[in-house]
Amino acid sequence: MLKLHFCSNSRAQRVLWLLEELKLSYTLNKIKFHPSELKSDEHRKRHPLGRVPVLEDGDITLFESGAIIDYIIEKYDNTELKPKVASNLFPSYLQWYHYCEGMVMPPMNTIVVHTLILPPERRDTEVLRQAKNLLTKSITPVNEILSKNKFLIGEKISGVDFMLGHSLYMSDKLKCVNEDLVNIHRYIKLINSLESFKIAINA
Ligand SMILES: N[C@@H](CCC(=O)N[C@@H](CS)C(=O)NCC(=O)O)C(=O)O
Repeated sequence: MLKLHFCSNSRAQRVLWLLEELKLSYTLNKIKFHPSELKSDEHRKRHPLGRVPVLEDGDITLFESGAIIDYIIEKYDNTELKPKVASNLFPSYLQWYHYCEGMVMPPMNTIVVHTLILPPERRDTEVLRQAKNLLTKSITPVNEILSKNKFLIGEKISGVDFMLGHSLYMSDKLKCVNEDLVNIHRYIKLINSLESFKIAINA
């Protein structure tokens, strides 16, 4: 049985979205986004830094959302959420899959630190301004690919959507998707209409 250690409004929503999309059975351990629970001895045994998501699958425990999504797809998906190596979509799949944590999430992390995590007297408005600009810049190339594709790498949903698609949704919540990024706005509307996504973001 799969067990997902989860916090609301976090990257763990990516994994829940995928579990729901694949209609897998799982249990959810909802953790409060607070050091008292995330940094508890119990949770640090699952993740050395006390973070989410963490997936348990029998006696396997796995952290890092990208690794978890890949693991679930490789092990439990038979709908081709990841293109085969021979497919011409494979290179763009890898590129945009890794673009999420590599390029989009670093400025988003800075924004979260300087709006929510640090006490107000330690927040830096200049660092925040730069991070917001960088986040908008880093998602702008995604607007371009969405002018050709319904989902991120083609006409059907793929592993990239659970990663990068979720980070576009979060970017919008942080008001970093400018009005002119019309394809991203169209895409966010599309994923918001999916039942699997609605369950993940409302959990
Ligand atoms: N690269 C990791 C990042 C994990 C991470 O930082 N998760 C955040 C929630 S989105 C967290 O647990 N933060 C708690 C903390 O920083 O104490 C992943 O993709 O899973």
